[in-house]
Amino acid sequence: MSGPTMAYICGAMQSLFDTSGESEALAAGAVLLRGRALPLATTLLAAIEQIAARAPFRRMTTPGGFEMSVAMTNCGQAGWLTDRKGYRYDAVDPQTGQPWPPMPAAFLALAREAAAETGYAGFVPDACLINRYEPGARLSLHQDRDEADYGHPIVSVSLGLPATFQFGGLKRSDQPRRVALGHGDIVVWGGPSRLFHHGVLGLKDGLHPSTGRHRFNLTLRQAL
Ligand code: MD3
Ligand code: FE
Repeated sequence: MSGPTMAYICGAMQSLFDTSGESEALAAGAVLLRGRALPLATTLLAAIEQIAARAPFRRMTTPGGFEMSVAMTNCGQAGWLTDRKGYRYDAVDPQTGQPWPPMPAAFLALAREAAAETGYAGFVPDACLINRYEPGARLSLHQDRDEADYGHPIVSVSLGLPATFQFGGLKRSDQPRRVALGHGDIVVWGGPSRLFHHGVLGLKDGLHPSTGRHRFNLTLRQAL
């Protein structure tokens, strides 16, 4: 067996058994890379633990006075914050008075590769928001509008328990679509989808071998 026959079989094997390299368009400018972070999952989770040792997960307060059900921390030059004064990025963690822990090299590399692969060459995130969900935690429909330049995409990495993610359109009233995001899934949100409304439904209880009763989500951004 040689040449074309071998290539045909390898092609078939790839589509049947090897999902790395596959991508699915969710919306204009939004691409799902199913399982793409799996080879790095252990590294990413160890890094999250290190970051949380210096900048603990905390439930922040919205400007309207509600405590978020999702616990958050950050790494990188800038971290996303909310309190009674509003939403913003800041170089300093208000809880410790220290700069946010540096962005691990693995976060940067993964985000750059995912972005480059989906048409956003030269993406260099300077901020990573780390969300931690426990059963029942949710994120209501919102837009990400606190970054300086919406021309940059956002790379999101899901780890642990699966969640139902919802995304609509530019108008809050646009009927949202649902997509299940599981351990190792990456989504790159850019172009027209960058300002789409999105949220996460209440996390269903479960036990994940790598994260127990938690889901983690990294959002890597060029915020400044
Ligand atoms: C669609 N986080 O932190 S990541 C957030 O799973 C956030 O924790 C969710 O929304 C989570 O702001 C969803 C996926 C995501 C991130 C940014 C987007 C989807 C997006 C920006 C525009 C459109
Ligand atoms: Fe968001």
